[in-house]
Amino acid sequence: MIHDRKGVRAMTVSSLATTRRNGRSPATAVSSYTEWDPLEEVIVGRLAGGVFPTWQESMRATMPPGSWRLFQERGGQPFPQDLVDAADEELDGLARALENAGVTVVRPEPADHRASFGTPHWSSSGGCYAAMPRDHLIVVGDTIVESPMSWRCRQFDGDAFRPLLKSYFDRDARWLQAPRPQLTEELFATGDHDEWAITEFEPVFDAADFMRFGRDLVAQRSHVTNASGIRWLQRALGDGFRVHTIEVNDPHAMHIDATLLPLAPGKLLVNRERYVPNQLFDGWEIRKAPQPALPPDWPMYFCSPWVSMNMLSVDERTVVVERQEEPMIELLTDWGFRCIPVDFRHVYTFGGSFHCVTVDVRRRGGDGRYLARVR
Ligand code: DAV
Repeated sequence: MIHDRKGVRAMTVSSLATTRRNGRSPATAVSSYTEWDPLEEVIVGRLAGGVFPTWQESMRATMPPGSWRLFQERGGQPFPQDLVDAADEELDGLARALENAGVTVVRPEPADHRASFGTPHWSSSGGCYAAMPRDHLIVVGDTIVESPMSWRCRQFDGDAFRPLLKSYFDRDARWLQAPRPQLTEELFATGDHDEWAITEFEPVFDAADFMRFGRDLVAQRSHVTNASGIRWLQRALGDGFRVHTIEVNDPHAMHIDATLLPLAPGKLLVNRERYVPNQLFDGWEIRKAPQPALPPDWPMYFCSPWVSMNMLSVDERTVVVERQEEPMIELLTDWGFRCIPVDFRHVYTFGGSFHCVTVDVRRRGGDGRYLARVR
C-alpha cells in the first residue's frame, strides 16, 4: 500500500503512520528516506576551527546586513573564541542527548579552516566551518551526495566529512559528488532586478534546500540553489525519485529547513511568513510555527531567528527542540509529540539549529510515497 505503484490514491496519512512505525533496521550503513523515520545514526557537526566566510556579492541576498562588513573585513579570520566554545559545548550536548535516545552519533575531526585557497579564476581568504553538514550532504536512500555549493569559501570546508564518507563508502554506500562548480563570475547575477543572486551558468545547490519525503523530495530555488542544480540531483537520483520544486515566499531564500519541516507522515510544520499552500500537501495537517523566542539582540551572523523551527526528529513522535523555545514546545506537545529539550542558542549564532548541524545517515524503514499525487 505504501508504495502505491498502481497510481491508487494513497491511504489516509494516519494509517500510513501506523504501518511505518514497525520498519526494520536497514541492512546498509547508509539508508535514510525521510525526515522522521526512527533515527539510528547521525552526523553532528563541529564548529572548532571555523572562520568568518570570505565575502562574495551573492551573500548580500541572504546574510543579515550586520554581517556584510564583518565578512568583508574578517573573512578567513577565526570567529570569537568564546562564541565558538559556547556553541561547541551545545553541539556536544546535542550529541549526548541523541546518544541517550539510543542514536549512534559520529562527528567530523576538528579542522583548521584558516588556509586561503584559490582557482585560476578566484581566491578565498579562508574556508568556513564543519558545523553544518546539512548544507554539504544529503542522504537519499543508500546514496550520499556531496553538494556543489555556490559560496566560494565553502568549496573545501566539507572535506572535514571525507573520513566519514570514505568509511560509509567502505561499507557499501553509494557516494556521489556533483560536478565541481567553476564559480566564475558568470554564475553570479549582476542586475539589481534579477530574482536570484545566482544564474544558471552551471548546476549549484546546497543540500539544505531539499526535504525528503520517501520517494519524493521537495526543493526550493534559492540564492544558493539554481534550477540546474535541482535538475542535476533529480537526474542523479534517477526515476525512482521525484524532486518537486515548490514556491515559497522568502526573498532571502537559502535553505528550506526554516520554511517547512515534516515531523511525521501527514504532519507538516511551516513558517507562517514563507509557506505558500501547495497541492503536494493535500491531506496533510499543517501547523504554523510560533514566533521564535530568541531575544532581538542575540548575535546572528548567518540567519534569521526562524531556525527555531529547524529541528531534528528522532522518530515520528519525538523531536529535538531548543530548550527556551517554549511556545514551540507547547505546540509540539499539544500535537502529540515528545520533546527532547537541548540548549542551542549559541549555535543559532552560526547559522542553524538541529536540522542544519546534522545529517541523518541511517533511519529505520524504507521508501514510501507520502505526498499527494500531482501531475
Ligand atoms: O531563516 O535564515 C535558515 C536556514 C539555515 N539552514 C533563515 C534560514
